[in-house]
Amino acid sequence: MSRARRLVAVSNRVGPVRNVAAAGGLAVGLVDALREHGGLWFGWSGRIAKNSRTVVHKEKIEGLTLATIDLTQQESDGFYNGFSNNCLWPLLHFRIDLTRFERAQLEVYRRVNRRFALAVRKLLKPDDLVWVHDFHLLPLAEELRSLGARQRIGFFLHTPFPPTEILSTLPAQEELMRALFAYDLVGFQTPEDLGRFQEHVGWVLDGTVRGKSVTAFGRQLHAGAFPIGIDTEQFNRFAFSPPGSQEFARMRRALAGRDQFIGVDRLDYSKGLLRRMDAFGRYLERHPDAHGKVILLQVAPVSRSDVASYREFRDELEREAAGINGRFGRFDWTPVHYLNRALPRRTLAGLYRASRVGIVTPMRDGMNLVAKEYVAAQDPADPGVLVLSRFAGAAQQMTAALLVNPYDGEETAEALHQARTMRASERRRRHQTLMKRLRVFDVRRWRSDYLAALAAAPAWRAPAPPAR
Ligand code: ADQ
Repeated sequence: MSRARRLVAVSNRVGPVRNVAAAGGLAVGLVDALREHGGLWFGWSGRIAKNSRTVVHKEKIEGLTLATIDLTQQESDGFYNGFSNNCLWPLLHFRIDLTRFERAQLEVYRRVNRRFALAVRKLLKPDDLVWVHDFHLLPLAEELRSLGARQRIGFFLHTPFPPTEILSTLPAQEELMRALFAYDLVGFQTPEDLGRFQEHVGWVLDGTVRGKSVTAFGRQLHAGAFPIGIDTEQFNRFAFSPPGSQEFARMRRALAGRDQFIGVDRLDYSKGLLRRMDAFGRYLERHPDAHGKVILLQVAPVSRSDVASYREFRDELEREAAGINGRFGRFDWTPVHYLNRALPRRTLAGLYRASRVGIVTPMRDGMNLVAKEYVAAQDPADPGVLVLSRFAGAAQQMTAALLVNPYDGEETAEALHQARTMRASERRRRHQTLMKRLRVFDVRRWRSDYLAALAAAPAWRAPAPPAR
């Protein structure tokens, strides 16, 4: 790919850029690429404006430019809390029971995408590569095209892509799929997600799939699977250098010989926290010998607290954790430690390292980076064991973890037992296998594979008119 081409990333929120190591996830993946390409990152500032007059705030930081706009309260409610988080997020995680479709919110969602497009269009140079992230911005390319943008525009979906039967329940399904075909490359986390997209194209959109080429609505694009990774070496360093190594030592002292199980998740119903508590309760019930000797540390910062389903879920989780402590706890032992806040990444690395078992049991997850971080933070000579849901995208690559069906509380409870009692030789063998893949498929590989595929995708041509 030509180095000279500038990269323009667009996502709902931007940054942080300065202390990117502290941010994790998408920021780590993008910032280096943006720096290499003298790039631009566009998104919502997170601020609420009094009116919808578009003012682009631009800031140059360490070799890249951040450009943001503010949204009005009504836009933030309809676009972010509404259509994105109350409709698309549950749908993409196969939860039609929680999916709330409101046409008025879809309209605001489209309007905000249009505002994004108007602002981005003015910032684009003819040869830019544009990389759009996630479900908040499905129609962005269509809006950009209608404003005359001819650049290569790629999309990456961080969530799963649902089965066609689920997607078809969305009244706006066809409208959003048509919009997706204004991109030149559509990237998914796993081959399974890609397969479900291809099936939907063939069965519902009357399109065709030939290798990586997918055609529908008179438009051809490329589609592929690009599993996102972490900065594996850096995360390992976090766990073994201060302050991570100091947090590790503090945690070990506090544990006083007890074994720690750790869960780290945004407080989100897709992450399987309720079932995890239930499985931990079952584990304690079946293994009285573990009483007083194990602790579950669950770190779960509040997210999307303006959405009702998230508030209800949080209350339920707190009741569940308190129930286990009430039932099994002793005056000198509290089985569940529950922290409702975000922690610095270096602290997290130390805590992962101090934990005998990592529990990552989402009911459905695009990838799940916590699974990868937990493994990267382990000591190769005495590693902990990862218990991982089959329904996380990460399970496709991390088959040397103990894979469980999170809907099966008994199986999960037994996996916790197996993980805690696993012999050191088997722990080392599994860890080695996992690390080998994490080193190869890290965040740099994800980014360079994606950008190479975007540069190679067929250039934009307006859709062919429908045959008569
Ligand atoms: P998320 O749903 O946010 O991301 P995940 O992949 O687990 O999920 O990433 C969470 C990130 O936040 C991790 O880097 C983790 O360390 C961090 N984090 C979580 N809890 C934290 C805490 N208490 N303190 C500090 N940091 C915390 C979406 C998709 C995923 C996909 C990612 C990346 O839903 O499936 O893996 O994007 O594509």
